Amino acid sequence: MSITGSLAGIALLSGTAVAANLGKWGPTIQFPLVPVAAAVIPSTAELLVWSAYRNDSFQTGAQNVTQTAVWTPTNNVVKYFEVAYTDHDMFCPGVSFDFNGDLIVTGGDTAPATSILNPNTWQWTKAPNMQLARGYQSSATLSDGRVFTIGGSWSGGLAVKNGEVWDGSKWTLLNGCDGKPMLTADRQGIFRQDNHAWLFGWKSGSVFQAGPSKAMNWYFTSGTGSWSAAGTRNNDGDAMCGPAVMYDATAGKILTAGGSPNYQDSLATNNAYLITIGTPGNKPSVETLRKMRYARIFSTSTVLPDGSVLVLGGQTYGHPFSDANSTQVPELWNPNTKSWKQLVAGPTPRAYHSVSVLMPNGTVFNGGGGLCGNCGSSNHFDGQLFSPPYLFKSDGITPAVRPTISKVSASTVGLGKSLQATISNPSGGSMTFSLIRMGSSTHTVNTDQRRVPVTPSSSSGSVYTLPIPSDVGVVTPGYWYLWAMSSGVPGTAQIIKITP
Ligand SMILES: *[C@@H]1O[C@H](CO)[C@@H](O)[C@H](O)[C@H]1NC(C)=O
Ligand SMILES: *[C@@H]1O[C@H](CO)[C@@H](O)[C@H](O)[C@H]1NC(C)=O
Ligand SMILES: *[C@@H]1O[C@H](CO)[C@@H](O)[C@H](O)[C@H]1NC(C)=O
Ligand SMILES: *[C@@H]1O[C@H](CO)[C@@H](O)[C@H](O)[C@H]1NC(C)=O
Ligand SMILES: [Cu+2]
Repeated sequence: MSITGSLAGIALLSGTAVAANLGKWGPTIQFPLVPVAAAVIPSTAELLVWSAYRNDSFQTGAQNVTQTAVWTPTNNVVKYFEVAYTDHDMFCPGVSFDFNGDLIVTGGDTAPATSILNPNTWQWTKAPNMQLARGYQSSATLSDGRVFTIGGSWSGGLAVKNGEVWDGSKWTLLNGCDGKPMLTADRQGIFRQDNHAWLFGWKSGSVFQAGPSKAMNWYFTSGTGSWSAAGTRNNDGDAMCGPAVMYDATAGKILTAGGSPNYQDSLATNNAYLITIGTPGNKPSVETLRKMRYARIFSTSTVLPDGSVLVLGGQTYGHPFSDANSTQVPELWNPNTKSWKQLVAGPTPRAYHSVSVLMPNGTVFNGGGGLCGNCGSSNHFDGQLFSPPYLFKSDGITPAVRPTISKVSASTVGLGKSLQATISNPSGGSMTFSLIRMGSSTHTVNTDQRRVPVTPSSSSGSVYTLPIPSDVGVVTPGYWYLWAMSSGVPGTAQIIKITP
C-alpha cells in the first residue's frame, strides 16, 4: 500500500481512510497545584513539580514557602509536600541539575534565594543567596561543574544584572559577563528584557546564549568573566518565550522555535532556526528553517531519543494567564528532513506557566498553565503524557514493538569510557543509541536537556559497546537517559550517571 494523499491528519491508504499515526494523549493526571516547574528526579524517576507559595497564585517578595508535588508513574500516586525550610518561594526561578544530580533552584518570588534538592535523600537545603536578587533569570551548568546565571529583573529590582557563578559553596559575581548585550527591546523595559535567556553550557567553561534577544552572545566564565557577540539568528527578531533545544550536542546543533518580540500583548512568530556552534567565541552558523504551522509564544520543546523535537502548547498572541489563542496542535520537527509535522491536538490549552519533560518510557509529560489566583479555568491543576508517533505502529493504535535494555555494565561511567548494554530486540530492527541529559522545565526554559547520539564501537550478539564521548563541554556530567532504539522505536531508558 502506498500513501496517496493526506488531508487534515488522515492518510488515504489505497483509497481506504485510516487514522494516521499522529501520537496519542494519555489520561489526565491531577495535581494539588498548578505545575509551573517540573523535573524528573534521577534517583527514582519520579516527577517533581511545583507552583509558588500557594497552589494557584503567587506574590513576589516576602513569601518563603513552596508548594510541591511528586508523581510516581509506577503507581500513579501524587503526593503533596510544602517546602518551608529553605525560606524560598521558588516560583519563576532558574533551575539547573549539577554534576551530582543536585537540583539548583534560584530566585523567583524570593529573589535572592538558593535552594538545592538532593536527589538521593529528597531533602531540600537552603544555600547562600545569589549576589544579585533575580527572577526569570535562567541558569546553565558549566563544563567545570559550576552553575552560571544571568539577567532576571522580573523580581529583585530592575537593573542590568551581570552573570554570576555557583561553585558549590558560594556565588561569585562575574562583572565581565555583561547583562546588556542579551537584552531584548521589550516595550515593558528591563523588567522583561533580560528574562529567560537561552543558555547552553559549552566547552572550556563557556556559555552560548542563543536568544531570546535578537543578538546571540558568548559568555566566558574564567576570572571575572567576559563576553563576545555571536551574531544574529538571520532575520529573526527578539523571540521572547520561544524555546531552544540542543538536539545534537556532538554537532553543536540547536533548534529554536517561535517566540515573540514582546513578553505580552504581541503576536508570536512561527520562525524556526538551526544554530550550529563550535569553538567558543566563534560565530555560529545559522540556517533559516521551514516555519512551524503555528506561531507560538509560551510553548515548550522536548528533544526525543531519535533526535526529533516535540513542540507543545503555547499561544499565537502572548497573553499570560489566558487560554485565548492557544495552539493545541503539537508539531514534531524531523532533523533529517528539517520539516514539521502536526500531531493530534491536546485537549487542554497549555501556554504561560506550562511545562514539558521527557519521561523514561519515551512519553512526554505536558502540564500546567496559569497560576493566576481567581482566574478560574485558566488554572490547570493537571498534566498528561503524550505518546509520540514512535510508540505506535503505522496504524497509530497498535503499540510498537520496543527493544529492552536488559542490562548495562555500570550505572556510573566516566567521560571517554564505554558501557556494555545488553539489548533484547524482538522486532529485529536496526539498533541505534542516544543519551539525553535529564531535564527540568519552567517558563519555556530547559537548559538541562541535550541529546548526544551514540554509535556503538562494536557489538557481539546482543551486547553493544557504547563509547561515551569525552568532551566535558558537550556531554555535561550528571544524570542521563540512555536510549536504545530499534528502527527508531525507543525502549525504556536506563538512567546512568556520567562523571567528568
Ligand atoms: C489549594 O490550596 C487551598 C488551600 O490553600 C485548598 O483549599 C485547595 O483545595 C487547594 N487546591 C487543590 C486543587 O488542591
Ligand atoms: C518567613 O519565615 C520566617 C521564619 O523562617 C517567618 O518568621 C516569616 O513570617 C515568614 N514570612 C512569610 C511572609 O511567610
Ligand atoms: C509510560 O508510563 C506511564 C506511567 O507509568 C504509563 O501510563 C504509560 O502507559 C507508559 N507508556 C508507555 C508507552 O510505556
Ligand atoms: C487573540 O489574538 C488576537 C490577535 O490575533 C488579539 O488581537 C487578541 O487580543 C487575542 N485575544 C486575547 C484574549 O488575548
Ligand atoms: Cu512566571
